[in-house]
Amino acid sequence: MTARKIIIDTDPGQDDAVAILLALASPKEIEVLGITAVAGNVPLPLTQKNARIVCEIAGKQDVPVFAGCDAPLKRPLVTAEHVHGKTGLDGPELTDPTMPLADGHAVDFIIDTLRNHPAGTVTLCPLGPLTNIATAFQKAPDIVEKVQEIVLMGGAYFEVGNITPAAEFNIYVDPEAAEIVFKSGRPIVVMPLDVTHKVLVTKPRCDAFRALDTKVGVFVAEMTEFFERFDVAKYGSAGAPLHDPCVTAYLIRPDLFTGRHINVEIETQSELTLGMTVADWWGVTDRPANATFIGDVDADGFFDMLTERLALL
Ligand SMILES: [Ca+2]
Repeated sequence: MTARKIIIDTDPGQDDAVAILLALASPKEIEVLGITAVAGNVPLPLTQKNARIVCEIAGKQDVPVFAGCDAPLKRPLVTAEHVHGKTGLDGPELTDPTMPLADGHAVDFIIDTLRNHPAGTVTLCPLGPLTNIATAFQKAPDIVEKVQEIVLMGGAYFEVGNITPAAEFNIYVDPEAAEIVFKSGRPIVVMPLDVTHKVLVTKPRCDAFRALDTKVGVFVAEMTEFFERFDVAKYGSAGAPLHDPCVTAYLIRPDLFTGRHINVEIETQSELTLGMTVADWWGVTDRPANATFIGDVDADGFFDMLTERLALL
């Protein structure tokens, strides 16, 4: 099996950081062509910096990190410092990265990479608002059909919303971008809150990260300890949900996940339900399926694999 070529589009974010570390720890399955930062959890100057911090923690300074869009297509940016802290990576002590930002705009990197690879060989892994991906699709429509698959974290059906009662954060921040991606016609795998709320960093799982006794293990333990306080207070859950790592875990171990191939549409009009992922889980419409919407995960298998991989960095 050759490693799958991916671009990680991200707004780190503690859970983004873990998703990136998992990918970088898994070169047999995943080749990270580049990381593209987008505004989301925190503004772009922080997300692009955080992406570089994560590469350096992993000892992978050779992975290019590009800065992308600093605001959604049509709306002012909404951020989530109340969840992720002021830096986006609150928890561990952070030092400024020494690796430079790559030259050029993230959107152009996405376009050039897809144009320079054979069709069906590059997978996009969005972990934040879909602004960079949608902008690339609008600027260079020829690249859309070259995308192998889009595996993204976003949306919710049974869990409904986390930033509003109806919408999940990534989709809510840029619903117009999400609509472009969901209507792209490319194969899409969605990791909604329905599944990400099942991968919780409980105390024993966090202790297992720390027990690796490596820079990466301690970093992940400190991030998830900070990140959990919000969800524990809000949901009374047992620990931090690892939303974005579901994306990279799926690339390595798809057998851990189950879902349904269904129609998913994005609400872009209603003030009340803006950014809702209207997922036809029960098949009550005849709208064509456009996404595999994941609903369940083997959480113990997920954490065993994640901890094993993090130990390799
Ligand atoms: Ca994210």
